[in-house]
Amino acid sequence: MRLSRYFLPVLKENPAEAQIVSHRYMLRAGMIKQQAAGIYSWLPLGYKVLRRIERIVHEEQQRAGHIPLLMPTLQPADLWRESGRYDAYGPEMLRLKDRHEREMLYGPTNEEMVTDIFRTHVSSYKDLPLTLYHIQWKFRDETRPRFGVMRGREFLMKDGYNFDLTKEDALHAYNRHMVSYLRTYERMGLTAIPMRAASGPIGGDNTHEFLVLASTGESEVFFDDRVTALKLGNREVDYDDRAEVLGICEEFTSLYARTDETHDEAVFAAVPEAHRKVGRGIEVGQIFYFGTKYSEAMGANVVTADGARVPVEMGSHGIGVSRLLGAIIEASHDDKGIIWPEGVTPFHVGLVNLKQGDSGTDAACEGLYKALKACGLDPLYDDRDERAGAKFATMDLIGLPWRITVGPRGLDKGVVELTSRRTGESEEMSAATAVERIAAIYAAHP
Ligand code: 5CA
Repeated sequence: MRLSRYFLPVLKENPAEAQIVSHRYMLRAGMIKQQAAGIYSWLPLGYKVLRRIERIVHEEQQRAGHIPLLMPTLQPADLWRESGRYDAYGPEMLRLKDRHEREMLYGPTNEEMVTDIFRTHVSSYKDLPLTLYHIQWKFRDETRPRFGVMRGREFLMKDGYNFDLTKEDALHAYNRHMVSYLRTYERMGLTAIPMRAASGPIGGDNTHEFLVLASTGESEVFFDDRVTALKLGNREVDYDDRAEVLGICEEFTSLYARTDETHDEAVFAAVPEAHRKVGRGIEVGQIFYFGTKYSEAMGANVVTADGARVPVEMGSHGIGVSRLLGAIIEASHDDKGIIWPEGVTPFHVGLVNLKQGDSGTDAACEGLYKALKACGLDPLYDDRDERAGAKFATMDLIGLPWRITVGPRGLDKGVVELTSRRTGESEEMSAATAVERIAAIYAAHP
């Protein structure tokens, strides 16, 4: 993309309404525009990151054997009457009527609807196990929407639902989700710690939240800091191997890590003092096992091998897809702007022409732009007639992890400059080497 033809409405001033750094940078970098409290348009740069995050979520869900589908945002109230949640949900639920006076709602989550799909089409144990998921907009009329996309009213969520014959099978599905989530967040450059949590309106008594440590997080967290060093890395995981999946869950949950809702001072006191930490975290996901709560209420049964009819065992598993943009920025920025991890960056590399209109730098930039694209990379070429300082400031603000700078002095020596946004370090090299280096970096971040 050539910046001269892109739509990147950056702001020079700090917007007064933004209280935390991620909200400030998302507005300043022209990623989002607020349309009403907690409701945002996703401008091209923000939309690009959102799509990259979605892609990682899809890939990791499908790697774990989960099947994508798409359910609507609007739901009939009657489904929610069946589970008893239509009344229980309270003012957070946005309720509306269609022209026939039929009661509808904008889905805050989809347990009822997915259970309805299941009961319509599945009746035998032979069709189990089954996990369906979608990535869809949700609406929750939060009392205090704030911090930009972090606590929105309309927000994008991945929500997945497992259907299993036995509790043991459903707990394996729960564990499978935990491991797939660990990999998902790591690919986004995040350390998200699974913490024992409380289930709230979803129900059930087995639940973990995934928290990214950040001083601006809304949850108070208590943890053994050795948990932050755990990494899944590139381990090959066989998601059907129950012992292996359980082993990983145990590895990541045996150290103390809880939110304030489940915190237990007595247990916490047993953590060696040097490792005992209290902090704040951003909740980027939550997984639940709730057994037959919805299947019993809504008549979602299967026939077993010996002919009995039993309600199906279920759980639900969410990732805050739009919230993740805020969480990633909170975890990765400096005073000049965002620093995107390679896994989610909107463009792979920024290309800065220090002397636009100079035939030498223009030709070198055009050549680099073509060569990067030929490698399957997505560069952002700042071809505007602007001062070098302004170009650097824009690149630093929007946070592309790598920048190639092309100037007449370097070209005289046959070099361009490759700069890391994270370390600020620059290296001179030939244009061809710079392309190779960028291609090699992203080969590790498909
Ligand atoms: N049905 C279950 C799992 S699919 C569920 O709704 N879980 S949840 O309530 O925990 O939401 C899942 C994730 O969505 C949360 O972990 C959080 O990351 C994100 N989320 C929840 N509320 C908001 C909100 N108001 N704004 C942005 N993200 C939110």
